[in-house]
Amino acid sequence: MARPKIALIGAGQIGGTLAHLAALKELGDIVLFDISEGTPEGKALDIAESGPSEGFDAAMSGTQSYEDIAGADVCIVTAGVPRKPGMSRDDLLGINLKVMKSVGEGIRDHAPDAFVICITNPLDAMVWALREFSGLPHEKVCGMAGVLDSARFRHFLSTEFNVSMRDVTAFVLGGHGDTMVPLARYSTVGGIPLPDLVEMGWTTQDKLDAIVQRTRDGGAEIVGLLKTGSAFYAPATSAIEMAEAFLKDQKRVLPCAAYVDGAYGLDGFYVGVPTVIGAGGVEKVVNINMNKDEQAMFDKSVDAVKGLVAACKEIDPSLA
Ligand code: A3D
Repeated sequence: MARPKIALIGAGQIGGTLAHLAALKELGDIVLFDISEGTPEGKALDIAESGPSEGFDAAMSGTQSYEDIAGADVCIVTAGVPRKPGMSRDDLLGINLKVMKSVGEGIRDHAPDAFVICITNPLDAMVWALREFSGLPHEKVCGMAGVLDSARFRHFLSTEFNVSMRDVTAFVLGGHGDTMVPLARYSTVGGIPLPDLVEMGWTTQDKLDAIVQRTRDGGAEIVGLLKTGSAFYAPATSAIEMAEAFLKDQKRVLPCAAYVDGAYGLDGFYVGVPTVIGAGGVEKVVNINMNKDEQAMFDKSVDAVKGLVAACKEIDPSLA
């Protein structure tokens, strides 16, 4: 049986890391696409040359031609520009919307059967625009944010409780931005919900609140430290988790920016929700119960996403 084909659209910091991880995990043959001549070819060759030591079997190539992504099973999109210190994700909207148009049309014409994972920011608006430009079925186009945001939450929690990250689960809903909603009630250490851990005296509400805020600011913290770009190791790892769930039909329950039509009182929006990812793409949107406060935070986050989608429609009237 032929190996799956993975097309990485954008061969920058995240794109290169995605290629390396996909090769190490032998998820398939990899094509790196980028408009910057030499970058995808150079990264593909460099990673291929790590193969003999690492012992993986994966073909690796770089290209500036969409024809080379033909028949891809998975496309992961990082094309565009990242944040610099002082910029919000939303500042990227105008530039990255144009990029989504060319990428969406490239995927539509050459890889219409792919499962597409968008990472380009501002995520919830860009994944919506990418779907519109590509015309692919909604369940085959989603955005990576929730896996990363909850991984950050889990990392901070495991440090606070001094326990293995494997025993910490975390739940983050809503848009990928300052309004994201880390849900303490659905996040656990060894199956014990966080509010119970406060009652048990294992941590305090103040410490928990600080961790929630640090999770919301997780991207900006890395941008502030790196100064020349944004996070890439953890974002790439998160997207690979989603791609693997699709390729191996794992039916993983993962939060992602999915098309929500009906659930959560929404009609036709991309926003961060828990989903089941398997061979069908986003096979299910899990509709959880929220209390009044959680619902209010979620609604605020959805409003922020709606504002960004409206801005996309103003910039490009073909989307209206
Ligand atoms: P970077 O290293 O700059 O890579 C972006 C690549 O896109 C560059 O190599 C560009 O040449 C390429 N590119 C630009 N325009 C096009 C085009 N039209 N077609 C093909 N390639 C193009 O950035 P990065 O890899 O650090 O980040 C990529 C994106 O991911 C940015 O928008 C970030 O803001 C975003 N990001 C999202 C998250 C989420 O959690 C959602 C996290 C971190 C970064």
